[in-house]
Order: sequence, then C-alpha cells, then structure tokens
Amino acid sequence: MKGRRRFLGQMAASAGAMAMSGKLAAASPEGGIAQGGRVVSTWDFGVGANQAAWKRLSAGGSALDAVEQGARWAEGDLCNPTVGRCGNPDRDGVLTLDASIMDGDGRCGAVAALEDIAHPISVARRVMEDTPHVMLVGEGAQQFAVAQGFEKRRLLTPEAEKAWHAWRERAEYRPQINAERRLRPGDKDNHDTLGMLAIDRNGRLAGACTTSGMAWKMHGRVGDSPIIGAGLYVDNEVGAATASGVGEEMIRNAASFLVVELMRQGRTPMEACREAIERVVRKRPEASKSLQVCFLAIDKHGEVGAFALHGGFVYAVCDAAKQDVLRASDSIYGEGA
Ligand code: SD4
Repeated sequence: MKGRRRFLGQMAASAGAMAMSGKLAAASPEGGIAQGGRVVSTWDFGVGANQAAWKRLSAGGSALDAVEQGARWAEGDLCNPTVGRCGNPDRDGVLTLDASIMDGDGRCGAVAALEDIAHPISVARRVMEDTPHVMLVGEGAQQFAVAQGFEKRRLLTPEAEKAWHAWRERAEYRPQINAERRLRPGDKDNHDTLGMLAIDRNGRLAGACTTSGMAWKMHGRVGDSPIIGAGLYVDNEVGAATASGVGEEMIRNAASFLVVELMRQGRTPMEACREAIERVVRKRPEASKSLQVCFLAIDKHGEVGAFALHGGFVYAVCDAAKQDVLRASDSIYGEGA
C-alpha cells in the first residue's frame, strides 16, 4: 500500500514498545491539556491523518473538529485501498463505506453501507448534528448525504476494480459465506480502518472511525466501525477507545465500550486493551488463532495504550512534542502466529 510504504520508514518503535508511557505534561495555566492536546490513530497511515488533525488541535480547535479532519484525510487525500474513495469493494464489486464519530459528551453519529459519497465521516457528523438519529444506512444514508449537499459520484477506482477481478479469479464464491481468507483480515498486509482518538487543550475527547470494511465482504455486511460501542466509544469522564481488525469480534464483545469501562474501573489504557483482547480469545479461542483484533485507547489525562491479538499492529501518536511517532503494540500471539 502506498501509505504503508510512505510511512514504514518512520517506524520508530520496537515490538515491545506497547504503550506511551508518559502522561501529558501537567495542566496548562488555562487549566487545559498542556501544549494543545494529543491525537492517536490506528496503523501507519495514522501518521498522515494525525497531522491533518493536529493542524486543528494545535490551532485551538476542538477534538471533534480535529478527528473529522483527520478522518477526511484518510478518506480522501491518501489513496488507501482500505478507507474511503480508494477502498476495495465487497465481493459483488460494490464499494460500501462505514463511519462513526463521537464526542465525550455522548453525542454520536454514524453511517453504514454508504455508496458513492466520498466522505462518510462528515455525513456521520451531520447525522449527529442535524438529525434526531444516530445511524443511517445504505440508500437512506445516501439520500440524506445528497440532501445535505454531498456530491454523489461513482467512487470505485480502476485499481480497486482490478483487484476485485483478480480476487474473483482465485476466490471460491459461495452464496452465504466468503471462504476466501488468504490474508488474515486486519493483519499488517491486509488492514483497514482509520480509528482516531483526540484530546484537546480543554481536556475534551472525541473519536472517529472510518473504513471501507473488509475487502470482498458480503454485500450488505456491516462491521464494527460505524457501531458505537463496538468500533468506537468516547466518554469525557474516562477516555476513549477504537478498534481495527475483524469487526464481528468487536461487535460480539461491545469492545470499544468494554475498553472504556475497564479504564473506568482503574485499568490503564494498555491494560484495558489487553483485557478486552483476552475477552475476545476466551469467547472464541479457536477463531482467535487466525483473525486479527486490535484496540487503541486514550484516557482523559492523555495516556495512550494499545494491544492486539496478533503482532503487526502499529499506531501513530501526535502531540506538540512528537508529530510523527509510530509505535508497535504488544500482542497475545506474535507476528506470523
Ligand atoms: C471491519 N474493523 O469492517 C473493520 C475492518 C478492519 O482491519 O478494521 N480491518 O470489520
């Protein structure tokens, strides 16, 4: 992947560097988070997304505006086969996008299975702000987006279409299940989803999650990313969490909510992510050997932690001191398990 190549050179962490050890510096004289806050994102392309978000945060913008901007960068500026307009389609060749956004006061919005609209995260924000609902799906989500002034245009890129044709040639296409799992979904060569969490200078949290979902998924399949509590959860009283990997496991475990609730009970972000991963394994020990699940969390003080089921999960951290740090999370099974 283009973004991956671009950012691999910036990988600074060893496999053992599983969490940001330091908390943010003490509160600033204004009583906010020192030096303008912090933003963290899943995967190597999170570095670029963080920088887009940081422009807002460092200029005094809200965490909510920052995560929307960061997610838009991943959806648009970076041509990424796993997020936004350059995403790979489902097994019927249709590109469907999922996204959610949430702030620490519990305001949230989401879209699922959205077609032909380039910035699902901004549609999700409009759902949050301009409707009495939390989630719109499929045709209804598209109608709403168009009514809100979003441009409708065919998004599938020639590269994604080519990849889909290549997949069809080697895949065993069955009506109910897609048995093709040559690459472990969510692993380092087959990952999707920008999950982004930010804390602003006033200590307010927000998160965004955007994805084209798992490539070659069944048409109509919705993953965790647009489901509040599964792919994203934010609470100003505690912290925030997001997820990447096989969304079915996150949904089964209400996983991002679980991570936040574990932090509420006193776990550090890394401990909370680890415990949530252990829950996934306990529920489905056999399946856990071959699928990837990754969590990223930040607490209300700005401390960051992550944990994955398998090796290969990296996340990007950005604050006033470090603009492009990429860290590797620890995992239950190492790389290539
Ligand atoms: C999904 N969680 O649609 C997303 C995919 C993903 O790394 O994050 N893969 O299930």
